[in-house]
Amino acid sequence: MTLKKHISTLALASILGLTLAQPGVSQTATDSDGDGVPDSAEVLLGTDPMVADTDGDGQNDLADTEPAYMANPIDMTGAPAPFAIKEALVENNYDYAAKKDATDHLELLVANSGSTDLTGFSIYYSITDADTGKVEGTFRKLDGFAVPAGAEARIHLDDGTLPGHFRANPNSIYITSQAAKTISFVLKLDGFAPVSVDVAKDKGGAEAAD
Ligand SMILES: [Ca+2]
Ligand SMILES: [Ca+2]
Ligand SMILES: [Ca+2]
Repeated sequence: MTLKKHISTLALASILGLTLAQPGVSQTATDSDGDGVPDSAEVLLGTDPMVADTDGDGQNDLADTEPAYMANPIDMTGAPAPFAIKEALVENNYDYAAKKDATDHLELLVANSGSTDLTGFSIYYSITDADTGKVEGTFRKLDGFAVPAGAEARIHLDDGTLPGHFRANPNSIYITSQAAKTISFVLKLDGFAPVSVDVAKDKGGAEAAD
């Protein structure tokens, strides 16, 4: 882990140095999320140009020695969760509203068999590249996500523009690596033990909808 941190810091320093030091190159590289890392460098670092803290650990991408990885921060103990994960998709998604294929993304179908509406979810998910062993880990609070009593709801991790959709890093190895991957989800409802599921993704990159 020390070596990984060292490389990450060196890579960032070199990227920023190049951006700032080249004569005749603009000094005002666009930094859309204001984290101090130019958008062009976020691509190289594998971080999100629209999110200052890509992995959700509280440190912004410039300060963070591992900006796309944090360890699971979720308390794994507690009373049995009052919900179940009925489906976990990491590819071949389908847009039920538009009745057509959707661009590959991470998606969970959550079922609430109880008589109380559920809110207060958070998620941790890690992506492991089978070829390189590289691991990304991300934590997000799922503000606004609710599963009504006796009903189901879907969590989508994509560009985050629609209700129930949350933003995922477009420069993640999920997008950039063609290797097979394992994706582990830990879904937590405040006050209860989380529910975990692991899903294997086949070799080949994420695909756009046809
Ligand atoms: Ca930035
Ligand atoms: Ca960023
Ligand atoms: Ca961070």
